[in-house]
Amino acid sequence: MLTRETVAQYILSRPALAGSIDLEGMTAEEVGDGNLNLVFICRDTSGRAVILKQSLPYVRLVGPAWPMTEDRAGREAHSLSVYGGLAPNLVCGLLEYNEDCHILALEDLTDHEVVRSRLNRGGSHAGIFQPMGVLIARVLFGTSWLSLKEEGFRLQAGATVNTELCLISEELIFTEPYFGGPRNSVRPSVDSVISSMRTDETWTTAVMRMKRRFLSVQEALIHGDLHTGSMFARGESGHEEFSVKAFDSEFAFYGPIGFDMGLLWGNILAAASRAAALGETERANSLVAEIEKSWLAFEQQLRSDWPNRQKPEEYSDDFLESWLADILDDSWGFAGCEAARRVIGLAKVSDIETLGETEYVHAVNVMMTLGRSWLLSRSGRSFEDYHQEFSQLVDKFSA
Ligand code: SR1
Ligand code: MG
Repeated sequence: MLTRETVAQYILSRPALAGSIDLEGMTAEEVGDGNLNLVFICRDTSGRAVILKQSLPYVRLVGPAWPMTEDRAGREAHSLSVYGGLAPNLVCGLLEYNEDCHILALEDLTDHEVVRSRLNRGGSHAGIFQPMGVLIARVLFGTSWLSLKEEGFRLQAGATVNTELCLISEELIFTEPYFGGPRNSVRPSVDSVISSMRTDETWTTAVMRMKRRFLSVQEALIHGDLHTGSMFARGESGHEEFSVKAFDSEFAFYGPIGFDMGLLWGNILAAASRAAALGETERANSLVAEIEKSWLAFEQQLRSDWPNRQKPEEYSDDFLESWLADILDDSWGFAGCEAARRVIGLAKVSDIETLGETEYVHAVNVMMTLGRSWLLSRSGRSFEDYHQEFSQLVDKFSA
């Protein structure tokens, strides 16, 4: 296992990293704040940095009591390199992967900030989510049969099976919040919201329908965990230094593309619910409006790649329209599941958890009410409808 004391020796032993950092006077800091891995920032006296990320044989959040494949680092390395080829500026660069030690060396993005932290402190969200829409579209086009043809697609899907990480999502997103388990928890003040959900069979049945989609739809090499904690941003939209990049793709597998969009939207809702609970209504509405913007960026990118697809004689423009409708439907469904699990399940979000008691109750009510509604009432609604529903709900819980 890497430690602060051993990282210099490790870098020295890796020819691919030679010259990327000066080991004389280098400092190393462990900064992993995710749920799974160790992350070291190694910085030399001139300010250059190398990021090392190592998967452990267990889930960091829980410890050795929850063993986990270290191969997940290989899944991340593979998906990062695929994404890097499809959308080079929209993902964290991979310098090298050491499969013997499960260590990735990653691009230095220490001048970026994790988007969840940026939003929690009230930083700007303008333009932050459109790049993720573009990335999702590039991944859909580039890793599906639209580019790879059917045989290539199936081979890739087979080679990237990610059973253990998918099981985490199956349990933490689709099962435990609704059917109970020791890893769930909420503050006592919202106990009644949760117990009424558990007896709501319409709700739990709809969740199981999304779990079926998660288990059975293979469309593209999706990121699998594309929330605001898996995104970095730097600078302000419209300025030269503005940059948004996804990282942390160890959950990647061939799944429904709407899962990536849905996780993003569920976490935009968390940020918006936080803002609303803090009385920042305008900011909350403007955050929710980012959902449509991310979708439009996705749609525009997919439409622009569409003429370059394989077998255009088979995949007509009408086919694209119906596929887009299915993806949109999936996206809202997965977003609804993500909203609820981020309140109840093991992997909570700081957007909600760092709120004071009154604000927490407010935000949880918004998340849970919309989590249910987004999941259950998807048919024939416009983005404007969803937005209005959010605004009305915020007004109701503020009254
Ligand atoms: C035990 S891992 C829990 C969560 O962290 C990851 O970021 C995923 O969101 C997962 O559900
Ligand atoms: Mg993660």
